[in-house]
Amino acid sequence: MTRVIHTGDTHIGYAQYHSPVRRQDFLDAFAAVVDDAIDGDVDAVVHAGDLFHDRRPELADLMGTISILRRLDDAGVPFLAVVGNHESTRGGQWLDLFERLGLATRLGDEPTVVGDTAFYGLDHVPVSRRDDLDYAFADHDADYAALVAHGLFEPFGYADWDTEEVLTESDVAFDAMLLGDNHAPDVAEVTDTWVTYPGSTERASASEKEGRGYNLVAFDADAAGGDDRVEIRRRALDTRPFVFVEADLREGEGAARVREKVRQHDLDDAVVLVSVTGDGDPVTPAAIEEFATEEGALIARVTDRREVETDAEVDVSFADPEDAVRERVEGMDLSEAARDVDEAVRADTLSDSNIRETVKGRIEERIDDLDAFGRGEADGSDEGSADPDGEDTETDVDETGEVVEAGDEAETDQPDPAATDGQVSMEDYL
Ligand SMILES: [Mn+2]
Repeated sequence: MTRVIHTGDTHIGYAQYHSPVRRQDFLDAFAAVVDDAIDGDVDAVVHAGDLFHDRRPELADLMGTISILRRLDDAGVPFLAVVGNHESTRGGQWLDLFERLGLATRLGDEPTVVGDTAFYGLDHVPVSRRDDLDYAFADHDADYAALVAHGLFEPFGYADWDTEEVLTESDVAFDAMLLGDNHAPDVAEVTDTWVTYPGSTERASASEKEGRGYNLVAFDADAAGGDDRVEIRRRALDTRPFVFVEADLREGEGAARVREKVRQHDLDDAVVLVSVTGDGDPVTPAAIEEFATEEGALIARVTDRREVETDAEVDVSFADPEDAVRERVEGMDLSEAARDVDEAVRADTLSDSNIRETVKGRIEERIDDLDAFGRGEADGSDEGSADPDGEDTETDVDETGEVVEAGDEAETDQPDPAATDGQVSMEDYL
């Protein structure tokens, strides 16, 4: 039997709400998972991608991560991982550095056997390049096999990756797919294989309301009993408290009522997210945010949904706004690069990502392939892709600026990919 912790989407380095405290929280959550791994004496920690929030993590986050990985290594627990979409660079990956330091194993199409289980890896691959995948994995002679992958797999929300196709085309019969990317924890069975997301380890966006945690996975036919060969249990993590306040105002009610609703919660060191709906008087979000922080909140954000609702009335005619957007985008005859950008901008709502970096990364990946820019950069800078999360308004400017800039770069005779590749900063640290 092999017992592992399955985690992912730790997003180390994410200064959510521009808060250094939140930045530390993401690192602390990873440390907590590793502590549990050591205390629980598991056989390995399996990380399904997005260890870092950014392709170029800062030195403090790198050093913090290395010391956590070293603790795990000192305890004799291997760290097995794949690369996610947030941290993907064109050349070397941070994971390769950790591997060279003897602190991690980058999973791939050759088996990495721990106990009696063979682990394989599938890094994140953009939708436009998935047709080239043949899901060829080398043979193994272990009792069990698991595929660790990063992407949005069926049958879960926002899925764009056909899980059944992966499983049927693969040469290896997997007992489980241990996934990352979707920040909502879930588990399902697809063609006799368990498919599961552990969820993010800290709330990376306001939509991640439920408690955070990780999976404890046991490959053991006896323990699982019956037909099952794998047992998946969820373990909770003690993370930064988030307080969600719904203030549904009636006519005549205003800021005083919102403050009253806020005060009903334990605000101590919490991220407080207030949503104002209903009728009533206008409120000033900044004043309520200040009130909440004076009452002990770490961070407070107030969203007045009443304005949004008026604007969004036109959306009622769409059964699914995402479908409508997808349909429209498909009819636009965009270049491959533009589709990559569109995909990045829209798919990242799950994690409230740093869209600027992701878009830049996707363009950098294609910079040697001028055909990918076939339809010109005007399509690529399509401003129609709104950020449905509504949180990172600053990225609107950035993503357009970034695309145009990268498109220009692609047309120069001698693009210097090294100058913009994360590998350079990695070597700086070596
Ligand atoms: Mn993620």
